[in-house]
Amino acid sequence: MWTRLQAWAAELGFSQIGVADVDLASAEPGLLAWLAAGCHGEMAYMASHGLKRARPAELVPGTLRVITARMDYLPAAAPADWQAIAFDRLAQPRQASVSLYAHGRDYHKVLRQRLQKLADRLQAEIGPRGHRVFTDSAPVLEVELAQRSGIGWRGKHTLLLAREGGSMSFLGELFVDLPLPVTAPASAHCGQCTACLDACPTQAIVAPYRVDARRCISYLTIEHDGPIPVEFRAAMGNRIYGCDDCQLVCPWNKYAGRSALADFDPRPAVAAAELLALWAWDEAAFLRHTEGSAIRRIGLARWRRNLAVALGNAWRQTGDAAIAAALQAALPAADALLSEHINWALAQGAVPDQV
Ligand code: B12
Ligand code: SF4
Ligand code: SF4
Repeated sequence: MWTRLQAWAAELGFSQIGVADVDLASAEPGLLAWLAAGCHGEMAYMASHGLKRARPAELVPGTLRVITARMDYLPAAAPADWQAIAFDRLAQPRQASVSLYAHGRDYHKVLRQRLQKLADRLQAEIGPRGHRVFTDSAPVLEVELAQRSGIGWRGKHTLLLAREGGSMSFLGELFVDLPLPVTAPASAHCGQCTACLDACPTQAIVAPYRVDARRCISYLTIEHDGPIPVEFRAAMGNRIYGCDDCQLVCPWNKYAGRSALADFDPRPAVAAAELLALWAWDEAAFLRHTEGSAIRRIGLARWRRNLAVALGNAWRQTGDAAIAAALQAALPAADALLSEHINWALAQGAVPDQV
């Protein structure tokens, strides 16, 4: 049956599946230490479920195994030098850099539907059994389960990566009440490499396998509400939604897999835009261009806050008066949060470029 399940998963666009046991007791101290240090910042949902996150059978009673799944998201047409292209974009201050995972359709929708199809096929084969599907949607230690089931190992940046597929993949799970044989963990291949720790613009990977979210640009631009701490603004550069740096430098991403699905094909309006074009969007344009995209979740206020920071960095680096004029023009209608970021951005014209 396992071979058939693998074939169905491949048909549905998954790159690899595995089976993990539900005993994650040895991961509990790490989770607790991370929470105790406050590394979750304002992500209250990380703290509120406590150890349930490490106990799948408490989350869904009756769960005996977790079928783990990895889905690559680089588009099929991504060229071999995709990392160089992303770095090139980061080096152009007027361009907007949106994390690659958000260039296409919202992965929550894509993975959820396909995991459910996998569950339906399994049920058709073996009869109705208890199951639940999750992808970044519940208190689940997804990377931990994935690495235990052998669909990759945990990199020092904390993400799952695979020898044949790199780390540019999403994770999802199917909780089942079947005593399936577990699949063996994969060996780790980070060795002495520290490229991700060294490349992080904000030193958010405070130690191997340990990310302080409060310093991470992904957290600051997506999860964090309110003002972006001033100490991180210059380091954000032109990153307006998420950050890929720790993965861009990873040597294993030479082998990053490509998606079998068109869902993750880039939408040019966000994947290849200039900051000023995005700054000109009103709410209707934001909603139109982010329909079905994960970006919509952050809302217009955070989107414009992030853009203001990136424009401040571009103003400092280019001295382009059109940037200052666009910032200035938005001030009268801006609320307190946005005004503070615009004023910071405008003040960057007087700051020598240190980036
Ligand atoms: C919260 C969260 C974040 C936070 C915190 C990240 C983090 N490393 O915890 C923020 C907002 C920063 C974030 C950013 C990103 N995320 Co995120 N995130 C999550 C989420 C919802 C939970 C992760 C979690 O459980 N963190 C809790 C900590 C404790 O877990 P951990 O870091 O894995 O730590 C383990 C060990 O390293 C160790 N440990 C950690 N700290 C310490 C401290 C001590 C003292 C000790 C002893 C041990 C220890 O113990 C832990 C348990 O084993 C998951 C989805 C999910 N439900 O799992 C997605 C998820 C991890 N994210 C994902 C992605 C894609 C990203 C980004 C790449 C997005 C982007 N491009 O901007 C970045 C990458 C940043 C990075 N290097 O981690 C994917 C990763 C896919 C993959 N291939 O691994 C996931 C799995 C979502 C998904 N379903 O696809 N994310
Ligand atoms: S996503 Fe960016 S800021 Fe966050 S840990 Fe990776 S390199 Fe650092
Ligand atoms: S950059 Fe190096 S240390 Fe970081 S995950 Fe990749 S191989 Fe591991």
